[in-house]
Amino acid sequence: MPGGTAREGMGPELTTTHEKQTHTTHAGLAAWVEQVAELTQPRDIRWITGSPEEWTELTDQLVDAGTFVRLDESKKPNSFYCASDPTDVARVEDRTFICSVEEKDAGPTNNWMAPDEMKARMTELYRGSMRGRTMYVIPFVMGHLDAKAPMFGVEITDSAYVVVSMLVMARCGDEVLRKIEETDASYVPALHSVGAPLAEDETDVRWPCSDTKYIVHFPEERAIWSYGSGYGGNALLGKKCYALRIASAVARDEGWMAEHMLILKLTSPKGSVRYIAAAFPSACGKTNLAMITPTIPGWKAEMVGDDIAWMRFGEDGRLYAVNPEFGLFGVAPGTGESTNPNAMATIDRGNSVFTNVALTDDGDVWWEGMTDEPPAHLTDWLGNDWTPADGEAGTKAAHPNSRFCTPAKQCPMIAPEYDSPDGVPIDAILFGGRRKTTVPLVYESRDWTHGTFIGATLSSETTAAATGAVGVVRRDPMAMLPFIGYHAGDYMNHWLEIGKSADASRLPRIFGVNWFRRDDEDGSFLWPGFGENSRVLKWVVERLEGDADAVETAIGFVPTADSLDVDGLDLTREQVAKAIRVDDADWEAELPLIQEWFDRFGEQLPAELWAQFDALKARVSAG
Ligand code: GTP
Ligand code: SPV
Ligand code: MN
Repeated sequence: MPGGTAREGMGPELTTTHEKQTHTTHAGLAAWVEQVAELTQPRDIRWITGSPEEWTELTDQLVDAGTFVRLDESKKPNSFYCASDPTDVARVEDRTFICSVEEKDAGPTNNWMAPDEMKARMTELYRGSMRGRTMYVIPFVMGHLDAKAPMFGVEITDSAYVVVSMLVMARCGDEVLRKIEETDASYVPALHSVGAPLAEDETDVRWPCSDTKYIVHFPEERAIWSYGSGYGGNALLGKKCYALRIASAVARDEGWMAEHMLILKLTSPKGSVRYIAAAFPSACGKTNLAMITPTIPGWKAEMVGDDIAWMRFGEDGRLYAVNPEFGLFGVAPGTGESTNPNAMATIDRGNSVFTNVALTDDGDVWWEGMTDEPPAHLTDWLGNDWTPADGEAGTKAAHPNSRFCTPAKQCPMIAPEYDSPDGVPIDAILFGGRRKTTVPLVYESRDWTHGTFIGATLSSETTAAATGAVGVVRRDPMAMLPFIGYHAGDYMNHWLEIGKSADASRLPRIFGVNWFRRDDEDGSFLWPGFGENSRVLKWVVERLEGDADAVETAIGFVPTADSLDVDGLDLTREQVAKAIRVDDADWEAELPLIQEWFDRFGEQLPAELWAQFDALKARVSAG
């Protein structure tokens, strides 16, 4: 993989000089750091080592600056509350660009600008943008340091908040840098500035950022430039920018997959182990399913990953998934003892950063859905006094996209396989979204190509994870719409190619799910969700093992009335039937929306997917 690493022309003398100045023997890296410093003019440069002392120093400094509030040690040890600027709370999809050399390679779903033009524009933004600030250099690896081909990156940032968050979210520091040096490895250069230079004597604001934002990817060069935002997905560049957008382009070239998926290990009462991956759009339930506490007896769940899966074929022809991340950056609202006790236990162990949640008077955090009753008084995410009366009047104490940033290893049900650089063999893939209507609780595809069609036409109501309207149904192919680093039509084709390159019997089986269907009479959720989703997982596993019945419908196989285990569930037969129902008239109404979506891709929409569309249409009208 090419990166900013050219060593050519660098004599040993120059390397020695660089070593003194920048703490690396890697000439390409030293040169890039110097070049960025020259452009951005920071006050000083600091290389991130990953030591505990460094964490303490940086978090103390963030507390002194007013960016962090240290939480009570007895409640959340070594943890911090942080409120962002109210304008910088989510991913900015309209400011996110895929700057491929050719516009056609970015496709119809990405913003594009010519790389030279974008670089010229951003170079002017970066000029002097770190004045008065420290420039941090963070060597990191996505995935395992001892992977066959470790996926290195180096983020340069002028935000200590970003450094602390990256230390949680990725494997960072000296050990990584040494390996980059020893193997003269290439790495993805990832440049980030909040875009808020400080004049001499100017006091800093709590959350520096800029009204001008650019989140930019150069897929051929494997480089990332980000400017103006401090929010997770815009600023922690190892996560969405590298592990999805850049990695998806690498994966296409190299025959593997970078996906927005959780990875779950399930053990049945019989002791059989299955690994399930699931792609749901942002804020649609990945972290919750990854940490599920099954409500049905005898089933055990363990988390391998909660947001990103990198999948490659193993020597046995099966698809193996690894979680490239080191932490969890989870949606706070809705997370509580009754919905996700494993997440609560994870954050209770401390070492976490909470952004845009509410602060309690006794130095803890709170958000909607943590407990049934809110505390009598809070400081809300905007810094205002908040009481339950404000809640009743509709003012949220926590921003809907407030997040906890916490080490994955603190999760009490993390699978030992999390530490395996080779990953786990995936048995089933679930595609799901938020749909009030139409899409049943669970259905199974006919084969990989049909499953690819289900993924390619996945739809969901938009959430607060990105700026813009919430609750609008949009197509979100494989839950990757905001994260595909190239042409989305080519991405769908890559899925089909993966299927063709494999022995069909070894491929994961593909299912669709929807936890969010509503009762059209009273608008309530038809399915209780959370731990009860284990019943759906059980049906999926039993389908894999040939033990569960299904009926064929226009869209695939759905559970028979008796094959879904609803034992002990407080639902009437009628409610269950409503949740799993496939209504041909609903799907007839869906067809023009799918057609409109596919039409956007013109010639680049794989013919197999049009064939799937025609087959669905024929089945719906025959129904
Ligand atoms: P990203 O981190 O943005 O990629 O999101 P995610 O897919 O990991 O979503 P997450 O699990 O954090 O869930 C987002 C929201 O959906 C939270 O408010 C959850 O409480 C809610 N949620 C998750 N699972 C269910 C479910 O089964 N039923 C219902 N009704 N809500 C759910
Ligand atoms: C998402 O939006 O899908 C997230 C949060 O997982 S962020 O990392 O900010 O993109
Ligand atoms: Mn995500």
